[in-house]
Amino acid sequence: MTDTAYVPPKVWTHKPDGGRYAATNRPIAGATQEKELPVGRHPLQLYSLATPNGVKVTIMLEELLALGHRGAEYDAWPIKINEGDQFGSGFVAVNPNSKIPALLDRSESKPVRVFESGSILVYLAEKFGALLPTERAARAECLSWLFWQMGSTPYVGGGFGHFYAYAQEKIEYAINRFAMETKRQLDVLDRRLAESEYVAGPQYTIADIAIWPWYGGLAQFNQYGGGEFLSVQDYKNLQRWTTQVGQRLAVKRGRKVNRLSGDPADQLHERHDASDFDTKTQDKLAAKS
Ligand SMILES: N[C@@H](CCC(=O)N[C@@H](CS)C(=O)NCC(=O)O)C(=O)O
Repeated sequence: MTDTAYVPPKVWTHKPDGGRYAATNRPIAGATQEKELPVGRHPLQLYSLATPNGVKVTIMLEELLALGHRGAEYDAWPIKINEGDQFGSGFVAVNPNSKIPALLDRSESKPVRVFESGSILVYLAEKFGALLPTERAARAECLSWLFWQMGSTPYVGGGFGHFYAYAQEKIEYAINRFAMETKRQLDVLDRRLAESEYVAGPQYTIADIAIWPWYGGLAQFNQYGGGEFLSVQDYKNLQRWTTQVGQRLAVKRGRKVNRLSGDPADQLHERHDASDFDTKTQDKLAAKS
């Protein structure tokens, strides 16, 4: 311990830290501004962004459409979380937790709001009878892995990603603690994928859809710039599965929806029709103008 070690005061008070999310993070919930959400013509309205949590839902919707479920047609609207869109009154009405993704199903007699990406995956799987096994043991395995992802990933994003990539100060203790936990989780998956083609068994399910954007992101998309640091190439089974899932058309499409940065060919800011992938990605729009 040094003389400058932090001593917590008796009562915590909010002091913005100037870090990457200082402008949006705050210790209270609720709306800060009146702002309605846009509504398109499809039954499902998605308010999201192409972060790993957002991509889970767009992959799911594209998979459902690929399976022929026309009722899964959707309008996807970008929510700019670094500009505070998640604190608008319309968004808060769909998700009181002010985080993307949030879904409004307008095809039911009264619109149904669904928030939390895991909950959205289960809702859609049940609504369309797809990608979630119905046999009790297979369903339990699938939901176990889905909940594993929901419970484990905050240590990766809020822990490793935050302290390794976003925090202004590199704190060795915090980086070590969360790198160890992240590597433990990568090993959990690697061992599972040594014995099973997909995460929950021989079939591709919502467990794969939930896990791929996060752990596939670490394995092959250099999430948080931490690929080399975490030696992700060593997780051979995870690498095999990441490649296999990444080759699915629905996964390729889902990754592009509501993506607002990166390669212009991978950015489809709003999605209202399947043809948008061919005509409205940022590279295509730039070529037209
Ligand atoms: N457990 C939630 C987490 C959602 C979440 O953390 N969303 C982030 C983006 S990936 C967000 O909206 N952050 C904005 C904020 O914290 O203000 C889920 O899986 O849906």
